[in-house]
Amino acid sequence: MKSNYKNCTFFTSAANLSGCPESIREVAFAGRSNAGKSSALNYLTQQKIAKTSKTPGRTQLINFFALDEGYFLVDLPGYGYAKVSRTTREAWQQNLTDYLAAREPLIGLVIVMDCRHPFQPIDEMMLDFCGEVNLLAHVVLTKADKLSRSQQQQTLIRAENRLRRDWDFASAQLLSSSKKQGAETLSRVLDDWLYTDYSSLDSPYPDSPDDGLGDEFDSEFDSELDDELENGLDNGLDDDLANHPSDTQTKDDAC
Ligand SMILES: Nc1nc2c(ncn2[C@@H]2O[C@H](COP(=O)(O)OP(=O)(O)OP(=O)(O)O)[C@@H](O)[C@H]2O)c(=O)[nH]1
Ligand SMILES: [Mg+2]
Repeated sequence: MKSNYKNCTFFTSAANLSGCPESIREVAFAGRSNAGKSSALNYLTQQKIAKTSKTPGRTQLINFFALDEGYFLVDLPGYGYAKVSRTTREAWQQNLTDYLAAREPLIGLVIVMDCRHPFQPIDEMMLDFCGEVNLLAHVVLTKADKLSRSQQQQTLIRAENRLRRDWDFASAQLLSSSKKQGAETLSRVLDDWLYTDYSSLDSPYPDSPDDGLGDEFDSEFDSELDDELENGLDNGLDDDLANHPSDTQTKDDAC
């Protein structure tokens, strides 16, 4: 089945896991602050449904966008934004961790990375996390328009090699929201994830091996992710504060 992403509509915002709506299946856009998550969603849906901003930290709630009945795309707050008060940051990162670790209908993460600074430690941690909890993962290298054609190709090849080596369950693509490049590939991946019947499989990965490390490791891993989200944040890469045609604040109740 294919979704018509143009018909996607804003559904609700949740401050934390308990505020999330009932859902059959959902895919979340995760990534460092300012990486281009909300812009990618707007480009994919050809609408200005998610708030974007040149100021990192624009998206502060878990925002649900409805596709077909019970199917959602989710725009997450960025990780890596340290320029809010410590209390706000901790609460916000805790809500994000809870969502990622415990949200049942969540089937996969689109991990959005600025193509000029891919695979930051927190991105790597996210990929590890996906492998650990059997979440599907697709890396979207955004702002491709900032690179020449040959740099784009090099960046994609490097990313694919990196994934093959360390996270072989994950795929990658380039995307530019401003130059409208990459939405078709992204929609194919999402269609595949959202509408494949996984009911006969234990895991979305047909042959994903059990790491044999057991539950104790899982909870250690969750708390490591917590720490990373809380502390290993702003490394000064938020240098792309250039305005972009899709910078808007269209949906007052979503952020
Ligand atoms: N040149 C270019 N700029 C982009 C692209 N995508 C996003 N941007 C710009 O990058 C900035 C951040 O974009 P957002 O989509 O708000 O980023 P975000 O990841 O949702 O950020 P948070 O909500 O803070 O986590 C904005 O100034 C966008 O205009 C792109 O493909 N090309
Ligand atoms: Mg955002």
